Amino acid sequence: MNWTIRLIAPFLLLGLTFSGQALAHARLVQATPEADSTVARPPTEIRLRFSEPIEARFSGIDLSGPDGAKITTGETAVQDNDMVAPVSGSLSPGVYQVDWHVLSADGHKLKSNFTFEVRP
Ligand SMILES: [Cu+2]
Repeated sequence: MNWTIRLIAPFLLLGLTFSGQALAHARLVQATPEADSTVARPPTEIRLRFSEPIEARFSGIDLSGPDGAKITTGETAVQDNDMVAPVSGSLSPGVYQVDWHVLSADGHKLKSNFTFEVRP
C-alpha cells in the first residue's frame, strides 16, 4: 500500500501549494477616511487601496449616512490597486458606513464594510 501514498503525495503537496496562493487575493490595505476613525473635516472622497489590482467593472463603493439612507457619490474610479468615490457637498456630523465590493485581478470577489464618524 506504500506505493499508492508515494504516488499521490506529490499531488497532495501541489494542491496545498495552489490553495495557499488562492488565499493571497486582494485585501483592503488602506482606507481614507480610516475604518472606525473620527474625522474633524468631512471627507471629499472615499479612497480605498487594495493589495492587488482590481477590476473596475465589478467594483464599487456605497456610502450611507447616519440615518441609513444611501448617499449619492460621484462615479467610482478604479486605477490599479485604488478605488475612489468622490463625495460632493459636505457630510453633516454623524456616523457613515462605507460598503465596498471588488473583483480582484485573480477573479475573486470580495466585499466588506466599515464606518467612520464626522465630528467637527
Ligand atoms: Cu484571490
